[in-house]
Amino acid sequence: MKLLLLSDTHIGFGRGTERRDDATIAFQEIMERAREMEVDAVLFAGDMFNTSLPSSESMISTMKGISNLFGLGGAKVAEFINKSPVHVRGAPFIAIHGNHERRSKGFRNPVESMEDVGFLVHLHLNGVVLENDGERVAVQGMSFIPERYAKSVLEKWSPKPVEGARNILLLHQSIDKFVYSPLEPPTINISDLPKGFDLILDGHIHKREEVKGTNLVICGSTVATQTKPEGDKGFYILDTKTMKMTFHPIKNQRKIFIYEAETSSDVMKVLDELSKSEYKMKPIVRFKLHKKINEHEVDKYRDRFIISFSLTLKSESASESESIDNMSVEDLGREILKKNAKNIDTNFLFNNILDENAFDIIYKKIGEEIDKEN
Ligand SMILES: [Mn+2]
Repeated sequence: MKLLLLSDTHIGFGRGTERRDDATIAFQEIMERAREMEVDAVLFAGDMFNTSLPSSESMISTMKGISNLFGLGGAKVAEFINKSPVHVRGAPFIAIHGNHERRSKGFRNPVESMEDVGFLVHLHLNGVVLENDGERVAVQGMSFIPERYAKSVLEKWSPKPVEGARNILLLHQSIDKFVYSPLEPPTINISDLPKGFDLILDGHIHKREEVKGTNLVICGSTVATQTKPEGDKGFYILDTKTMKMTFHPIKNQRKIFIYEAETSSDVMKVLDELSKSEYKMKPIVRFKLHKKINEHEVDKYRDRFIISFSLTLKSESASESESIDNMSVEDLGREILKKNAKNIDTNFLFNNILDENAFDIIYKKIGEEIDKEN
């Protein structure tokens, strides 16, 4: 079988910004290529949507993307393992949900809603067996579990490979040493992963990685969401006969450049240099500064680049030597927090507040605290 593997499309990412359509454009491209390549099924490792209550635009563009599979013969779902059968149109789209889609008990999350309307098969502690031309591929999945419970839930579920089939496991977790957020340290180690699977496909971590000497592959996101470099975005095609995987980069993706700069003239120099090349999509240029510069100086470049700045202090002593007059609002806030909240990890907090996912990271954390209390 020819399977398309992907994760972390984060449909709805960048809402209200210049990048609002990036996630959708990437997803549409991938699903059109799925149709052209006549894949037998798509396996999705979580975080389809950027939030647990996506806009109707996000829901509709996702349905439109998945509908590319409806005309394809593809594999058939021959068996449902610990799951009530659902109707499947065309080539199956098999998905787990991620941390971004989690909702409280009693509510349907958006990936489950997509199953309710017949667009995909949602997995959580269960699976399906796909069949095509006598070949069988079992796909089992565990949707996102808060990290501190993940190891025990996985152990309790303890999925077993299906005999006479290729076996694939979908996860959406941090797996030591691949960590999404230091706020939620992993409990699962590579050695804890269930045995006997031909491939374990993990979402959650946005930088893709084929973990050497293991059957673990981290798919990576299809859109850049973090301030650190994440590498090329795309999807995998898996040939289940040979278990060979090939990575296919997305054509419609923005180039991302990350620089450290001291002065505004450093910044200009970089932008002048980058201006010499042509780009298919407006590139993202991120500057890490040690002190604040006048950001309006780069305004003339903003029609060519999506420019952002973040402040990284060189050392504590450097920040202390700055007078309050010279400090940015961010620096000042950092200093006040340091002084007043000794038991809060201010470095972590500020590293994440500068992250574009800040809201989601903090929101999820609060959600989990509430879940814990209930
Ligand atoms: Mn994600």
